[in-house]
Amino acid sequence: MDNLPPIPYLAKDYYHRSLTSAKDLSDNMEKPPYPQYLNPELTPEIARDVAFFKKWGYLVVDNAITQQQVKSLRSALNATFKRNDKQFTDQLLEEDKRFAFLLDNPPVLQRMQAILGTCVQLHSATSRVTEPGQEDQNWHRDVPWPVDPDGTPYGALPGQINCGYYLDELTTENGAVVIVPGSHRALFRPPEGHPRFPEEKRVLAKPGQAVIFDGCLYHRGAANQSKKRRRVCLMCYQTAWMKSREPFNGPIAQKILESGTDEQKMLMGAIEKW
Ligand SMILES: O=C(O)CCC(=O)C(=O)O
Ligand SMILES: [Fe+2]
Repeated sequence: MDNLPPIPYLAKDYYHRSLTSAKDLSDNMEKPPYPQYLNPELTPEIARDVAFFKKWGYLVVDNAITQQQVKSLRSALNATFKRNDKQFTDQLLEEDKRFAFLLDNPPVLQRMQAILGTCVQLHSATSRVTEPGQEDQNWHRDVPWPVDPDGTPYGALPGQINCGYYLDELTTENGAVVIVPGSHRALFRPPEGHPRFPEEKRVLAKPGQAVIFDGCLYHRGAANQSKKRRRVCLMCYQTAWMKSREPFNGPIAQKILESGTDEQKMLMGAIEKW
């Protein structure tokens, strides 16, 4: 027993792409570079948001980004769309530096950590540009895993939460994001197509707000019957032990993995395997 190394050295072995060097660990024994608590302390406001989210599977966050940031994201996304000419762009952070702040944008990350715990990783960063004339999306879940409201005896639920930053005010013309509140815990999958649910809700998000929703929630974007594009950046998070959709191997991701904060490194998948 006496030969066991001190805990921080053991901890280093868990980090394939080490979050910090062994020397840093020994210099800084009290503060390893990963979270020490799973559940952060919540303000009364965030505790209310968590309770709402648990019940309904979504949350609209006001003032999630400033109008200045909305403008900057719009021009970054316009440039990205012009370059790629695709409805979907993935690995969005690689496209333009102006997207970078979304990774750990405090009003959203605080809530992700309040809901999922502090060990949070990015699942994907994407954008979707819906052209005028695009038809209704079908009901879907973003998560392929089966759902059981009771989880497992060990308490596991697929912990994948998406966050839409809609850069154009959503209207009935350009297409609400339509959700079925509470459906994130339904045992069964959504129907084919886009039939109406009596309890569906059409969220008309405004630029500056963030629409956070459980990846298991039944949702879809409505048709764009306006004359303008409908632009959204989607930052999707998950518990750090789930598999991410994206590889985080581009130059921007690598830079964050080398010189970001410990939290940013974890968000970009620094804990590759155990
Ligand atoms: O366009 C929207 O509002 C939702 C997009 C969406 O659900 C998706 O891309 O998976
Ligand atoms: Fe979706």
